Amino acid sequence: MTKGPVLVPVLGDQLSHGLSSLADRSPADTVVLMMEVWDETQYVRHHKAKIALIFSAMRHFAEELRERGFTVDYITLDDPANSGSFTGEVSAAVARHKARGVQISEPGEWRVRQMIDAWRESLDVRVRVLPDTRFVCPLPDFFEWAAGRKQWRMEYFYRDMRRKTGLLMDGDKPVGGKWNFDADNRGGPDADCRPPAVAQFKPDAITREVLDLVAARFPDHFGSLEDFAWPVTAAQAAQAFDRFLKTRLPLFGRYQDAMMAGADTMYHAVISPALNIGLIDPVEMCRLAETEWREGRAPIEAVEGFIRQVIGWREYVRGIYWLTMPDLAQANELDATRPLPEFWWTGETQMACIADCVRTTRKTAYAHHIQRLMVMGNFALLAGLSPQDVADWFLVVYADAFEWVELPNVAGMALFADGGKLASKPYAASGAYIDRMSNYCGQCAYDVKKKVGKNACPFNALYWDFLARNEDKLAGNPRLANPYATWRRMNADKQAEYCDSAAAFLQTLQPARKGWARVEVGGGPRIKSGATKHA
Ligand code: DLZ
Ligand code: SF4
Repeated sequence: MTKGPVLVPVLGDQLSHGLSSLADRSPADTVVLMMEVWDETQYVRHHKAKIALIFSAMRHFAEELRERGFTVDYITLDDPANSGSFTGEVSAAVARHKARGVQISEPGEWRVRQMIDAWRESLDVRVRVLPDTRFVCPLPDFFEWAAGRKQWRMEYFYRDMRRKTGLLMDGDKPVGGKWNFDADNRGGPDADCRPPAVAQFKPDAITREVLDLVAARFPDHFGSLEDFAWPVTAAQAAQAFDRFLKTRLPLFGRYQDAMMAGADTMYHAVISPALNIGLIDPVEMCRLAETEWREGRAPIEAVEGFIRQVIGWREYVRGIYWLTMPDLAQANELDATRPLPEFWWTGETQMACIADCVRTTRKTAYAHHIQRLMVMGNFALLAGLSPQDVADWFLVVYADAFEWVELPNVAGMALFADGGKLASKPYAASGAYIDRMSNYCGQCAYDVKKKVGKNACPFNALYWDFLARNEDKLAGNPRLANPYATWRRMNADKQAEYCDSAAAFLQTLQPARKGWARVEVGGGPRIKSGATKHA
């Protein structure tokens, strides 16, 4: 038995000093391995700014670990000996350091979990995989919670998380006598809505070097690097979050579902990119938000709404991901097969709402929740876009997108591809909803009030066509009883007009050029990747 150090690989979304794999390690007996690897940049061809964020945050985190006394073996993308995969690099590092074992916190994605499990066979040292303790709900607890229920509804899970953390609790009762204040959170934009700017971080020398690397190595990936201003350290993430607490949290709830052209971040926290790579702790964030309410600086509906997203929804989708993978990646309950249109990548469409969402996404690798769900997701649902194409797009374009959080949101919440395990009904809406919640329609080439015909808002006919097309599967859903009753009251000519108008619009869609999302176009299922190649 060798007496070498323990090798601790730290992945690009594990940048937390309290990480379980580091917690019991003494620096003297540990080599931390961090790897910029080609395969991780290509399993989908991520937005340039997403790669830059991860590489820059990794390089800063490595520096911080060194300051704490750890030996960090950091493999840069341009290292001539870089094998291009986690498996190749871990195997080489075990030999290089004569490591006596490998210890790693469980990864965020199923495909990486397959890789790590294969190391148990391919490496001749012990591989220890530890739970990721950065989440409130350990996965075994989630599986137990889900096993006892017919339906997995977030609301009940969320209450358990409130009890567990004590957030917004008075003893065993929710503060204010209610668990959920969402009814107060549904306002559209209005004249008073002038969202303050989010914190921006000027690239330092490390980030500038990474930006040059990404520009040189990933020139044809989606997105721009010009406006890169993401927090790349824990200190910057804390500063960004503090700015949110002070300037946007009080109105976060009021405008949570509102959209305004050009107001790219509205009153959202815009903290998810930092949060999902580990630069800030979710419960700590929630405690700070709670303090804003307790000290009278933010209303309960804003604070409860924010906390529900973090300890409710975020934890819930993670549980669902691990419970339903790998099937979730192939789910397609509504048999949607239409390829993604090219304008999802270029933004070149007359639809003002979609054009604005794609514009902000290209520019910053971010769009806020309601743009993602009710513009892009809603369009995908109504137009019957392939869930796999849509999931790839979301995974590529958003800086905060890792499959554990992206896939349940896309396949479950937006597309109903899981048949309603996650959402009790499809989130389908016509143009009237977008008009109510945004100022997009006034600037659009289409007329939101027109139901059919050439310049009618495409969402209108698509909405009825979606219901008609999926009647067999959806008409029995009690939450869709009203729209189906309306549909059935229409005469056959009117129904045909809607369906013809939708068909005419769908015919105009230009399928996306191959290769935006993946190098291997038309290749096998999305879950196959480096795991099998390098095992
Ligand atoms: C997303 C990503 C990218 C683009 N590159 C790297 C990388 O080079 N090295 C790394 O450790 N992690 C990277 N990541 C994040 C990983 O893909 C992430 O750890 C997995 O998706 C598992 O959640
Ligand atoms: Fe979008 Fe229709 Fe409004 Fe145009 S009219 S912005 S397509 S909802």
